[in-house]
Amino acid sequence: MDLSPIARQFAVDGRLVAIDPTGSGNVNDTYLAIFRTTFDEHRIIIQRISRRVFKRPETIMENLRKITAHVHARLEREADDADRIWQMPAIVPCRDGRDWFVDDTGEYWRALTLIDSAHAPDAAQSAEHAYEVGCVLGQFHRLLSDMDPGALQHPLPGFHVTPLYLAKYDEALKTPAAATALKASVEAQRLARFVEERREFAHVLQRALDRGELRLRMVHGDPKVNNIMIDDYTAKGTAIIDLDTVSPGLIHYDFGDALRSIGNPAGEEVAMLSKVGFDLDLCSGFCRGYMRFAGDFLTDADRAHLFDAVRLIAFELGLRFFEDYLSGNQYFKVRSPEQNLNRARVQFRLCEVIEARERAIRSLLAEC
Ligand code: GN1
Ligand code: MG
Repeated sequence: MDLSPIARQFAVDGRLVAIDPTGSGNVNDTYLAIFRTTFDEHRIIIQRISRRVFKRPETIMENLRKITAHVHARLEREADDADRIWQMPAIVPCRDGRDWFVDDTGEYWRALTLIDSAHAPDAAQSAEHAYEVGCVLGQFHRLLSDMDPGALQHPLPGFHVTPLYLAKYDEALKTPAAATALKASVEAQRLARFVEERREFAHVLQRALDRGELRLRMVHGDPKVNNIMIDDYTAKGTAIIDLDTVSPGLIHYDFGDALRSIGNPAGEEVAMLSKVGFDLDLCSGFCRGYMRFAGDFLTDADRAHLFDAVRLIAFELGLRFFEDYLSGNQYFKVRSPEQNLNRARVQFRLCEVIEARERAIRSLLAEC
């Protein structure tokens, strides 16, 4: 598909010289577009928003405006005391002033500023990197902590409510397609048993919320390691990107999601399960960074559920991949029909590794 007519919709000076795929997202399609004038060059990020996932893309763009305004205002107030420049992507409007446009085929497109001279590795590079990832997430939670949650529309109702994924999985299991897939694969049967053994556990955070031990705050929703940008010059965390899922939720899911992804340097797509691990030095680095910024507003009850959070989010993500596999790969983008099955294997193994290291992880969390 020729994407140049899409790129030209956005209000950027100069002539388009390239537009190429970038990033490794499982949902939206992301491109880097380069425009040049006689004197300079402009680079922006252009994204096609997945309508399979986001049924009402307008809502994420309206939310994004509000989040950017809130965080930006707070960063400005605090800039003099900060030890770095915190950055965030801003909307690049269309030539007609709108924040997004819909093409002839009904696809939604938007553009964002590029966080330049920074990168977001797909996996942990070092304990220092993990520390910076923790700092960025803690700072993000802190910056959003005074935002009125009622100001945002829920982009994906039920996102990160593990029992709802379990219910969706149970529905999928009833379909003939799932029965066939399960019958055909011993590995899929093993994963189904894995889920059965953790049915009760799936409710752990939701029940704590219902009992009033935990409360909803503004969360990112997808703070995995490759959504956190590290400054190329200072090696400090500088931005968190991919703000489409920001909404009221349990910060535990964010904490767990960032930690399960930074703690396993083998990443989400590894084929050999023996490579999946949970590294305690990386875990410790992340937690120290997170607590530096967010430690002040965590309650004892919040802290008591941090271990469950990291175990649960690995389980939840594995369950989401597995359910999608059994439903014929409707949600996550795949390059092969088995990709979601393998992603589920990896997350379930990670969950097992986390379970096996429970004592060590709990004592490490208690020290941070
Ligand atoms: C999806 O598209 P991406 O890679 O930013 C997913 C997350 C998962 C992640 C796993 C909206 O995020 O919830 O944790 O894949 N995003 C959505 O890699 O479902
Ligand atoms: Mg995302």
